[in-house]
Amino acid sequence: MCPAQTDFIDRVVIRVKAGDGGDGCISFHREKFVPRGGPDGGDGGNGGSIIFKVHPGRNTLESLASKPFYRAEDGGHGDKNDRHGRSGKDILLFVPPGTVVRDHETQELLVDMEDTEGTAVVAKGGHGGRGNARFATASRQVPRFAEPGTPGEEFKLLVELKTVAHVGLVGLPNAGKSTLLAAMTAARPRIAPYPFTTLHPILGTIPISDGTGLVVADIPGIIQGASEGLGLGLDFLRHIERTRMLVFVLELSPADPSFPAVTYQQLLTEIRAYDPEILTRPALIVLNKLDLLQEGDLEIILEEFIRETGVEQDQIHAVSALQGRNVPQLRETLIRSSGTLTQDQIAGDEERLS
Ligand SMILES: Nc1nc2c(ncn2[C@@H]2O[C@H](COP(=O)(O)OP(=O)(O)OP(=O)(O)O)[C@@H](O)[C@H]2O)c(=O)[nH]1
Ligand SMILES: [Mg+2]
Repeated sequence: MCPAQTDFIDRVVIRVKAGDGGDGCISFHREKFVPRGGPDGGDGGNGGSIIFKVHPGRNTLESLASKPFYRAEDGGHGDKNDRHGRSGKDILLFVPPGTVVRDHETQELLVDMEDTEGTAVVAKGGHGGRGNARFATASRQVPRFAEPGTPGEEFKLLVELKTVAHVGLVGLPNAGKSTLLAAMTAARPRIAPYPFTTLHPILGTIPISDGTGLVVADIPGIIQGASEGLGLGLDFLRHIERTRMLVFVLELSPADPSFPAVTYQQLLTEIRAYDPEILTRPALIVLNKLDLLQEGDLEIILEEFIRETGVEQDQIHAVSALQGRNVPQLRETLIRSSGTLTQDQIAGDEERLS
């Protein structure tokens, strides 16, 4: 197995503890010949926080998983002569786009990094307590107390990654999703003639003329029962939650004209059981392995597919990912359907892809 596959981590449980605030100090000014100095106890410093920051270059939670416990520095205690305690240092942890943070016990959503403009405090440092100098008043000139610092927040966190891509390729194992990604983009996923070759999402980019690109995610194969945790289960269904558009990759079988319609219904059932909202997004159908068919087979299969599923003909693309047949047209349709482009850009891309 190649190392890239074993190192991919998209779910990790860690403990985080922000620094405690330092205590305020109780002290009275002492100086020769000054008989009754006033209170001069300084404030405690604030504890350091634990902060997540999105790093666009990251696509796994691997670095976060390298330690089970993160502890930010405590604030220093206040001191005599009105000296403030120093602030504890924050810990900054880089996470991939699409990171979602939950409380491990309650599963409550704490932070969705998509809503945070890239930075979120996941555990806030405690406040430093005020020193006794701050409590002196005209009627209370000798305050013999100070505030203690407050504790930093502590959580056991479940951190999950939901791949962020424009297009998600979904299909049964062995349908040719990875082959299609390799045909459409510069990504080089592992391809093999057996199921479950892809164990985690692989991203590729279809370049667009304005310098941006359409990010395509090759998702591990969905099997019947995936929504109840069979096969790779929910682990990868999570990765289609954030794709704007789905491409169902269905295998053409010369021996069984109903195969694409049957597999399509299976995929719909699993996704619907996981989250029906996903099925409201734009979708295309790719019938793959066109090269295996004989003359005239495709017409019969298409007719059956449309009759059984009610999908419109213009949403269906028959391709051979292996040979690259009809792949440029598919790329063009994906760029056009992504809906983020102007007509001029589409025209430019059509020229370049043809
Ligand atoms: N004849 C033919 N074979 C194909 C085509 N596309 C893919 N294959 C073969 O189908 C097998 C599976 O391809 P993959 O791309 O690994 O399939 P996958 O859908 O990514 O499979 P998992 O990662 O296991 O879910 C490989 O042997 C590919 O060479 C095609 O267009 N024509
Ligand atoms: Mg694959």
